[in-house]
Amino acid sequence: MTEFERAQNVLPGGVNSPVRAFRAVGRDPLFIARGKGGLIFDTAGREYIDYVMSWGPLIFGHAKEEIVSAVTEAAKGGLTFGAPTVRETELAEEIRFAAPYMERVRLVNSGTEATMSAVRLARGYTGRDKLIKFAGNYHGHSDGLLVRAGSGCMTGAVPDSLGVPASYAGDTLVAAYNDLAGVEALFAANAGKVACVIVEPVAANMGVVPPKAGFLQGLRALCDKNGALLIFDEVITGFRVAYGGAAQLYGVTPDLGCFGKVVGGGMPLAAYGGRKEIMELVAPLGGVYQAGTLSGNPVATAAGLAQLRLLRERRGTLYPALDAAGARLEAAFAAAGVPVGRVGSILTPFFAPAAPENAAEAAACDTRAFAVYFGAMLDMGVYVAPSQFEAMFVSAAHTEAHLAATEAAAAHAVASARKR
Ligand code: HOZ
Repeated sequence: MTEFERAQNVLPGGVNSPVRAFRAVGRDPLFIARGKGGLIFDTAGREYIDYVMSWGPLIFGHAKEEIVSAVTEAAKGGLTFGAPTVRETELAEEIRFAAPYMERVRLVNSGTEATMSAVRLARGYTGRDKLIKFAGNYHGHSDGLLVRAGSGCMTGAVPDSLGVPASYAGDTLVAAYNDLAGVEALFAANAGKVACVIVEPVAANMGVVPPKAGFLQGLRALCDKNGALLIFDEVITGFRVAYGGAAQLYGVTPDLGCFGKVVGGGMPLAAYGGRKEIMELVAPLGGVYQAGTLSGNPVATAAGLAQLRLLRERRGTLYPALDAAGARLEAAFAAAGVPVGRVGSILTPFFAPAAPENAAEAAACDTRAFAVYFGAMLDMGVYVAPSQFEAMFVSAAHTEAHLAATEAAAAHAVASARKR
């Protein structure tokens, strides 16, 4: 029995998160034994240059020494207390230093919790029920946000999950990404009822789709005009597309922000926060309830703090270097005739005539060509996400040799996809 067969006997689909299952690319998933720097090693002893990087958290690559030792030291002191620790305050201060609009921060365990809680807070603050989201944006798997969702939902063609009550989904209004007129029309048709607009400021769950010039500024203006809150889901983009996330990169300040992935340094940790007067509605100060036994966990905060401190120290050189590495891979795909969506170190080669601007255009990509490309990359020792609708994550641990090998593999894999 293979490892995957054994897993399927006890785990639905053999995995604990659908995007890992490789179903869209017609292969069995790798079982990972360990990772170091830019590489992962599977249980058969094969080595791969890794651009999944746990779907984003590992901006310094696998098993970064400073982070591993911070985690080890923290673990020796106790795994969880369910009581305040100083590291929670320090981590929140690090987040606020990078994203000053995060005047007050609440730590949670996952991006799903962060976005779910931010939406609840927006509803509590405004006294309104409806929200506007964008087709192809993915904000985790809470009920009201699993509507026209990206990531695994788009890959598996289940954008609207079973089990979501119609009454929940009915309060979720969906616009096309990069379409301000569509958002304006939803506000007009639901006057006085919209609590918030939640958006991935760089869409990265339908492949990487950057915001068009003026899109985020336009959302800010529409929210202000209509008395709604603007929520940036910076789970992927936070500390990634710039030290201060997409808010810094595009110069747009949301009312609330959601962070995950990089802020946890590879451990289960996320955060939401924003303006003090809004956050003071969160319990115990206010009536919006949200809680968690493991929230602000001492081992997770140690990992996040170690990573964010390294980012603060190195931000002057690190982000330009990541951008240059991303640009280099973009150029390799472009030279092979494949358009790319990219912002800094996140990118997606699209098997389409042009890089998409919204979910409908992304969905029209040639996913069978992508599957051939994926298999060829894997066979040449390069591990990318097993879906057209995800991002490649370049890390600081990807070396010159890794990038050169990836450029060569990309040219060959694209050619194979074309030949099929
Ligand atoms: N949200 C990530 C995909 N874009 C990975 C988490 C998952 O769905 O497993």
